[in-house]
Amino acid sequence: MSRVCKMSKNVREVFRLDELKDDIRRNMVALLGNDPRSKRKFSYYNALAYSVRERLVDLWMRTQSDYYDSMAKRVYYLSMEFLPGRFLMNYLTNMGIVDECREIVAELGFSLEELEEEEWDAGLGNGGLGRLASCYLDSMVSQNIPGYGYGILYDYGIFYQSIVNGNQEERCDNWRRHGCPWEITRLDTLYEVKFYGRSETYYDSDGNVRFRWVDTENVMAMPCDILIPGYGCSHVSNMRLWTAQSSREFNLSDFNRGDYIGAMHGKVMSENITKVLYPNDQFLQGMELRLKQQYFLVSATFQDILRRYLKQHTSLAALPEAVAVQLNDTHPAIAIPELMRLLMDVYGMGWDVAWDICTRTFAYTNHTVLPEALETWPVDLLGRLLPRHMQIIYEINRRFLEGVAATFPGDTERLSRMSVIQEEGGQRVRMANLAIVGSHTVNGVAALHSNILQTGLFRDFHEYYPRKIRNVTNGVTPRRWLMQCNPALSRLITQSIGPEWCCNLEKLRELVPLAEDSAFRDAWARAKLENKRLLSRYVLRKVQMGINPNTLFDMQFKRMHEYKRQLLNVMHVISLFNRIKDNPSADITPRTVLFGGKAAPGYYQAKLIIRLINEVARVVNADADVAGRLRVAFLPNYCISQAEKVVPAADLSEQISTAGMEASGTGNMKFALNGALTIGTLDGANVEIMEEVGAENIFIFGLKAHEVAEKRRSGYNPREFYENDAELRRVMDMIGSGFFSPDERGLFSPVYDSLMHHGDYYMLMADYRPYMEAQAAVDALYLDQDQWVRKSILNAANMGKFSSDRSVMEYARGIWHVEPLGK
Ligand code: GPV
Repeated sequence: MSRVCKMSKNVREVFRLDELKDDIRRNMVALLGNDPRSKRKFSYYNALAYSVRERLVDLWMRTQSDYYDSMAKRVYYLSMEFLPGRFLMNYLTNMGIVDECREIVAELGFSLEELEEEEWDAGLGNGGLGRLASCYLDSMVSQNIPGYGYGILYDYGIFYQSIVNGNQEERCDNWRRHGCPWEITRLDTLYEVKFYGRSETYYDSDGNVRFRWVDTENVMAMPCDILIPGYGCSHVSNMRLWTAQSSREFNLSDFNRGDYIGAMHGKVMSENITKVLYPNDQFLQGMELRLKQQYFLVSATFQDILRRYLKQHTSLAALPEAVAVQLNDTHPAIAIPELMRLLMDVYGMGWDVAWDICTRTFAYTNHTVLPEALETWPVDLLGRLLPRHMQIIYEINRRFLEGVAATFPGDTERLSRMSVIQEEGGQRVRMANLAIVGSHTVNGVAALHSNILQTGLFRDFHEYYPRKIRNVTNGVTPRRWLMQCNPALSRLITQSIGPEWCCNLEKLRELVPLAEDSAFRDAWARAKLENKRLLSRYVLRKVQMGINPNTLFDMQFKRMHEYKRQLLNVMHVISLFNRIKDNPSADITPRTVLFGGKAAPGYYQAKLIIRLINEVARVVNADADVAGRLRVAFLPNYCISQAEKVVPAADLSEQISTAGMEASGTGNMKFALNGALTIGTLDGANVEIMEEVGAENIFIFGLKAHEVAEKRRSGYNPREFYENDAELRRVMDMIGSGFFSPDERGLFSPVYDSLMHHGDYYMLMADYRPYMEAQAAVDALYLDQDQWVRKSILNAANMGKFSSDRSVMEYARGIWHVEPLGK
């Protein structure tokens, strides 16, 4: 904190703000080749971005030499996805120069907000998993923990979603088409990444059998750095994103044979590795290119890690004392056999020494229990692409199973469950099992989820390694998710309790007594209303629909997934519609129900639910009886920058997944932090949110995780609910009979059938009535604005636990064994 305060005093000096305007003009000319008299917003955004970035490079270099000089242990956060969104306001916020910058930009004839809107989101991830990685980078650097993000620079990030006639359409997200001013491309650093070929044995000079990987096809990896400024700019770190370049020699040989097109074909094919992010969230497609991407990230990253390590060490024996590697799900788990290969084949170590180093270096975070998301790779595919790794995996498994067999003699079923190789249905490598065996610590992302790992999915492993599987509850960075996205509320909070909350979120507790202060409640309500007005303008611009800021804003924004149950929300909307139609003069709480989220392009059922939302919206919004009481909209292309507009404006946050299925959720935290009340099941981190805010300040409903499991075991009959609940029956019949699709009556039959005929796997029918009752309690409370606002304050005030600063410190102390530098 002292640093931040010191910084803000002389922030003008530190960042040479008196020269900023001239620098912007200079960059307009020198870097962009533009006339500074031009009034193009995009050029000015770029010129500003370069001028901001150059002020950080110096701090970044100083940070890196601090790390070097102190020989601090480094954390490497390996992730196939990062979801940073836009950078400009985050840089300005963390540098503490938003207001100063606004003035300077105004002198140039722009508003900061309009320049902000010129930036394209960096959408290098699908959803929560990628965003978590970005929050963790912010928290690591803000707390002086020496860490780096390592990932892939996809040419095309998550697709751009548009809605055409109610359907999702995907367009490619060519996010760097006009350049990206934040990237620092390291043209002079290239690592070679190998694929295919075969593993060959030979005898070394001592007569020992050794292995080498030969006849490979090689691709080069080039790093691109994006700076990550810590809050208050105590330190500046970076994420290093790899891009594929064709290797020079494989071109040359083809050129020499005169096969120009053949050479170009190889070049294009190899550069395809980093072309596009796979848009599946929690669904394994099993494509060879995806496995190539994973190994590409891992191979390049480990060359970089070892290069940096060997600058300061002569032996690899102390690697685990200097390096901690966190695997963000199993996507980079091929790192385990890769480090084994490097230590044995390249650095000449024996198995036992190498394995000990390996298992003290890696830790693995699990983010889901959904079976369709658990990665398994066919042995023949993995063995063809990475033959030496396949060999090493077999040997890891052989030694591991030997140990298990010794502990549980004769328990062959246990052996086959725990094996890294799945035998039934063709041999496959179970990446989760590999990650557990090769890591010293495995963690789930919320208390309930970690419990399910210990007693369910990874039960055998928990019995075998009783202290390995632990919990670290997720968090979100209060810088982006309150300070930056919600200036109105941030200002009010800072005026009331001072500025420390943004580095110590527990301080928000000081708001608790203010919930009893009516002037404060009024100010709180005014901030919310201001945010709702801003969002209303955005909605009008995006979907040409007027919404009323004085209605209850009910929001569900997240990836489209059956387990997240957007459909249950729609069933509530249809029920409200019916109630209004039945009794047009009824006194009901006016609501605006907003949805947003992308469906994986191949996920038929999720896309059909988007269509249903849009058709229900069409019917509801056109109905004269309903006017002024219920509106529904689907906002296209949910992304980080949209979330920054949506989250501050929410009254009600929908977190209604089937209990036991959402590992944690992080949107739930963002909404509550911004004063939304949650309606939710006891799933993921909702459980802990309830503990923090108090059961009286949250709307909890529905089956609990153990009840869902019991019902599945004892036989669940969704039709029973249909038969015993007339209101539910009517909703289902409207969906099934084509009420919302008069031109295509059977359109939504698959939705109807999934609940009525295919077992309703996510138990919407069972949770419908409890959900309706919880929603009725929401309506009643909203009519009492005084009580509502009081609870809104108490929600935000009790969200301290869910800062990613807390999560990162738990990883640092309990898993990485690193301390903040300079403390
Ligand atoms: I595995 N998650 C995700 O966004 N994508 C994935 O591929 C996988 C998990 C999410 C979980 O669904 C959320 O519950 C969780 O909050 C988030 O990861 C971060 O842990």
